[in-house]
Amino acid sequence: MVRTVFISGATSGIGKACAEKFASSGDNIIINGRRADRLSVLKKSLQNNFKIKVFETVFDVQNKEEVFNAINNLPEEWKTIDILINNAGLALGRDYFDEANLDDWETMMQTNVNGLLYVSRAILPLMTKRKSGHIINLGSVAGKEMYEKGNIYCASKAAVDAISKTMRIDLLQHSIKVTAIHPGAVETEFALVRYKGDANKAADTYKGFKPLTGMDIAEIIYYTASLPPHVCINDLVITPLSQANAIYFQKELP
Ligand code: NDP
Ligand code: 8X3
Repeated sequence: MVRTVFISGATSGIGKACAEKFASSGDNIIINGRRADRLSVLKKSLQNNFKIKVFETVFDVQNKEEVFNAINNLPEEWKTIDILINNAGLALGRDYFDEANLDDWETMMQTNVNGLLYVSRAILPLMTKRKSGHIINLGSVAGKEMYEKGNIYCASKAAVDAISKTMRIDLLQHSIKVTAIHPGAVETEFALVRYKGDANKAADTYKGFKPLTGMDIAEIIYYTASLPPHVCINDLVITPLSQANAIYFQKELP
């Protein structure tokens, strides 16, 4: 069966890898992000490589009006969304609670929490009316254990954890699956964004151990989305072998 998969934040990292993984398996994909140029390049490459259909929709998940406009105005043929991957998200800064930048906090909460809520509420009517669908939320080990200077990024991902649990309860009556995926260190643009373009600090994040790749996570997400209708994976924590949880690593440093 060919499915329609909506992926927020598909211009990079885990979201882009999910687009490639689901497309390579024959699914049609709706890709979202703020960087229109990257979405266009990705759309062309997915169409050429996998002969599937791709729809690109540029919007900022933080903007409620943009989210609802974009989703309400999807062409009819794209409204049968089977799988929603709430992936768009970011960390900004790594500072003590009393020193952190308030704008960074607001952007993280607005993107990781409110953005996920807006996209979910905009897409849900398309699922509830069909009594079918699967929502996959990107949490993090940072939402499972809190770490020093992780404050509001940790809080936003703990919120994703809680939201996923409540979604699963309230959507039981509509037969909609909810899966939360909580990765540890994945080498993407995540650290570059967190350290605001400082490539040295970003590189240090992954020094001394082998991190996960976006495709490692995409393959696991694909697995969770490809089980029989009566089977739902609720919650998965995935770390590199060298990482026990959000705090403990086995690093080999010079
Ligand atoms: P990347 O920075 O590589 O990708 C983030 C994606 O999110 C980009 O496509 C970006 O697109 C999109 N995005 C960010 N803000 C917005 C916005 N306001 N509106 C729409 N899209 C947005 O990071 P990852 O792939 O690593 O991160 C993906 C998810 O995985 C995030 O939720 C992150 O918190 C989570 N995660 C990451 C881990 C890691 O170690 N890398 C570990 C655990 C969880 P654009 O800039 O074009 O809008
Ligand atoms: C990203 C993982 O440990 O950098 O969510 O917070 S971590």
